[in-house]
Amino acid sequence: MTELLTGAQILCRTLVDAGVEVMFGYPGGAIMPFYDALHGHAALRHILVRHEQAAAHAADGYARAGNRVGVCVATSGPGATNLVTGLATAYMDGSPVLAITGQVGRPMLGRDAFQETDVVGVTLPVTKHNVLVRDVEELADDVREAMAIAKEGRPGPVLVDVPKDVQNQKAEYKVSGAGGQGLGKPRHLIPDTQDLENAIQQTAHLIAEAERPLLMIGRGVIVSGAYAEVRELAERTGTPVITTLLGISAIPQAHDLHLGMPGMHGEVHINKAIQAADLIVGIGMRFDDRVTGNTATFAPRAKIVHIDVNPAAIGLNVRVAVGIVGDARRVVEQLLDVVKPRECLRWREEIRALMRPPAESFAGGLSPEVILSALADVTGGRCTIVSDVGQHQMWVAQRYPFQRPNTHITSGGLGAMGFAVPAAMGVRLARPDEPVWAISGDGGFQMNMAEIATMVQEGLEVKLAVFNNGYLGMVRQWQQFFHGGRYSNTPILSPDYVKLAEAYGIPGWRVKQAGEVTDVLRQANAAPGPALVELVIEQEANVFPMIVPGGSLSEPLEAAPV
Ligand SMILES: Cc1ncc(C[n+]2csc(CCOP(=O)(O)OP(=O)(O)O)c2C)c(N)n1
Repeated sequence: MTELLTGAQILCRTLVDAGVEVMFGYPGGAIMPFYDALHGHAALRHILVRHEQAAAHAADGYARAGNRVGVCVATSGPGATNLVTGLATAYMDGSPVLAITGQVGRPMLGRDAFQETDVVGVTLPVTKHNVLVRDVEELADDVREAMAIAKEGRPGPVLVDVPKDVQNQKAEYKVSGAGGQGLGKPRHLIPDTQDLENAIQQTAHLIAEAERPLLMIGRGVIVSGAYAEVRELAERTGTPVITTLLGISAIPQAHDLHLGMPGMHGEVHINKAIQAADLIVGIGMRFDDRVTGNTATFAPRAKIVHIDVNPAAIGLNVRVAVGIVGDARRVVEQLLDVVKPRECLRWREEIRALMRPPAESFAGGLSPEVILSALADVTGGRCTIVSDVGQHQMWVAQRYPFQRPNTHITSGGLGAMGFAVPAAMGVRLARPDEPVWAISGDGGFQMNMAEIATMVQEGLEVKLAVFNNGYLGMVRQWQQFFHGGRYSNTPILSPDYVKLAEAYGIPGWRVKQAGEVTDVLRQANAAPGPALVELVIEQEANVFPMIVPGGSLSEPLEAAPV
């Protein structure tokens, strides 16, 4: 006799069979059958967050750090809508997240039932794929298909909305149904092999001929694990490497050929190199406006080769001479078969001559430079940093000496404040053996600081650093530069963070002097369990250099405009 399972049990079995071990979520009426099936389910660990946004960010952090699908769960209506920011974040940064949402029972659909929201409609633009499960017979395949789509091509979030009565319906569990056939096949256009060979040959030729070539690498290199191949390409051709915000840590910061981050807060010599380059090979990145500034003036002398797994990204923002659709690792491997060794010594010398000591955000005191170099000493570069959004995010990107692949995680595309604290929980679960630091500003930290309770309840050892400048710093900086210094609604009060830590039962420190920072960071790093360090920095410190929004990379601001 075949065993019949409820939809909720089928959901659990499907997740376990797909290799899911951890999920982040929050229960409620329409998802109760699933939570009931989860009760005592040894193979599935559920982390109860304090807000569904945190569940989505934590699943995203888990996905990015663990290179696997991260799962979040919410009830219908407000639970599901609270996931939206996290899904949009994962969508913009190409992170494979599966959201499972409860929905009102099928007979109630469309009747404005209690906690009914058309979540498939709401999340349509921020998911790669979403589906309302119509029948329990389709449930397992709907989940499998969604997970396959989340991973294929450019990864991204997917959502499966499960009506409550479907969770209660009974059916036979089939290990892999008809709908499972052929899953995982990329749906995007695969270029003709002949075209690909031509494009590879053309690119190799352009690299051989260029006098001022640059590699510009993004998160696609991290997703495809193309570290060794990209490094080999750079070393064999002597080509300097620029890492976008999301590409940071794809090559060691200190590598001889690594220049740093381009764009709005890129160092002056990096942006000047872009403006002087005659060839830019973009790999696994998308020429986002924070990278290009005004596209009309971006890299005016350069031919652009764009390699990306997402065909829609090619030619979207900049004109390309050669576009190659494909996985970064595979394409670079093919390039390595044909590129000729060279050194580019004159070009590298030219860039070196443009270099100046990095701009100080402010002199003396507890500066971001002092903090980040202390953190580098304390962690020996062996930690993952999850940064939030704002000035501190740029300081981390500019200053921390990332050595190992995929150790810098941040919300780049959406720029979602509140990301760091919950995402760091997911990172820690994916990397239980290494220190994980969440670095936030006093604004973003206050958005999701309730997750400290989750960390304590679940024993998640996340170290929290709060850069406290008493302002929504990045917005204040724009107000100072471009809005006549009118600080409209950017001064922000904080609680006493040391007392807050105490209230949650974790150690907390407040650091005001540069001389104290190393010792405190060392203690926090060594403390068992979560720990919080408040770093009181200069209130009006600015991030330099800066390209005026929509401005040209050729015109950096290196001091506040008068
Ligand atoms: C959810 C969200 N709301 C608003 C913004 C706009 N924003 C970008 S940076 C910033 C200020 C961040 O302040 P804080 O967290 O204190 O960090 P700081 O810039 O001071 O380092 C704001 C409000 C955003 N990116 N995300």
